[in-house]
Amino acid sequence: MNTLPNPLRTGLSRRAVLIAGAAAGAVSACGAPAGRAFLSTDTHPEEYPTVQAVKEMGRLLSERTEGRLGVKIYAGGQLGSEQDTLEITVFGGLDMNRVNLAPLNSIEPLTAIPALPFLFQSNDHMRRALDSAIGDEILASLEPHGLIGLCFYDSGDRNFYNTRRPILTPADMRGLKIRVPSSDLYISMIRALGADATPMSIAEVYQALVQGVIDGAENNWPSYESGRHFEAARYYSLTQHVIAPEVLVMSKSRWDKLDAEDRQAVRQAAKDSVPFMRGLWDQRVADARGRLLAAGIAVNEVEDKSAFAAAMRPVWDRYITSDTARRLVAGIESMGAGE
Ligand code: GTR
Repeated sequence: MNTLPNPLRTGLSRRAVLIAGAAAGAVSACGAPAGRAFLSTDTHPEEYPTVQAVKEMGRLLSERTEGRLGVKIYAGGQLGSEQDTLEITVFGGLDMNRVNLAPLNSIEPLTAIPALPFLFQSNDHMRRALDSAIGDEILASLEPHGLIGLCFYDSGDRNFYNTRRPILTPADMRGLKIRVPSSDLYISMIRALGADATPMSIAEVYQALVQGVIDGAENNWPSYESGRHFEAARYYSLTQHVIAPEVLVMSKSRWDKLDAEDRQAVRQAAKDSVPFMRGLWDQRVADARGRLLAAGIAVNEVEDKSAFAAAMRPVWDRYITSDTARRLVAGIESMGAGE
């Protein structure tokens, strides 16, 4: 099993060290009592539901500890890509981080489970499965890698978008250059459809589309809108191939310094921010969809999703290799029955 590199041993990127130092300095500049405001980061802008959810988590924490603990968020990807900031979080330069599961896929195999293509039958299925002990087990799998999994947030369904043509069947994907997050699982999914996978950070996608470095990408409605990717790639095809969640993590090195009561307060505040986030998320998806349709994007339904599911299915065997993973996948599948 891979673990994130120990930056002190392997030499963390200079950029990461500078970022972590700057972030720590910024807190004292805000006048927060040293060590009490947990520093967190998010690739999305301030108003995005994930950022608002972590703010809500911080508000609850502060209210419940009479201002002793709180959260300060660096939004908008200002501290770097999810992969870079995760590295910083592991060594303790950041206390918390809200990321997608994708950059964790190549670090902890169990995180690949919720990102398996066509595993969840709906967003509701995803919510029920991850609210159960299965979700807790996947969150706990991060601890040996220096991260404490606090909660999952929604990320809706991911769909393909590109500059060239509507995607109706897997054959339409052939030869397209598709951006993926930094995850071997996502690379395999794209290759299974006969397309070329190009891993890059989400911050680079807009330019890459405009310059023709890539033909397309895949993401949910809010990210497709928020990154303005729709301006360059107007074909949005509802494949719904992945319904993987976001995750909120805390640095284990920070966590280890908290007493039992504060750990419980952090866990509870994170958990209690989940229903708040779900409300924001549902609204945001509907709003983004409405605005994008009004902006004239070319959206198409995909009638035969089973053709995509069949083409991508070999990826399951490649990433689900342990008995634990097989047990969790079977548990998730059994919760989707009857929908
Ligand atoms: C979004 C997710 C981000 C990021 C992005 C990506 O849906 O909210 O955290 O992972 O996708 O594709 O890089």
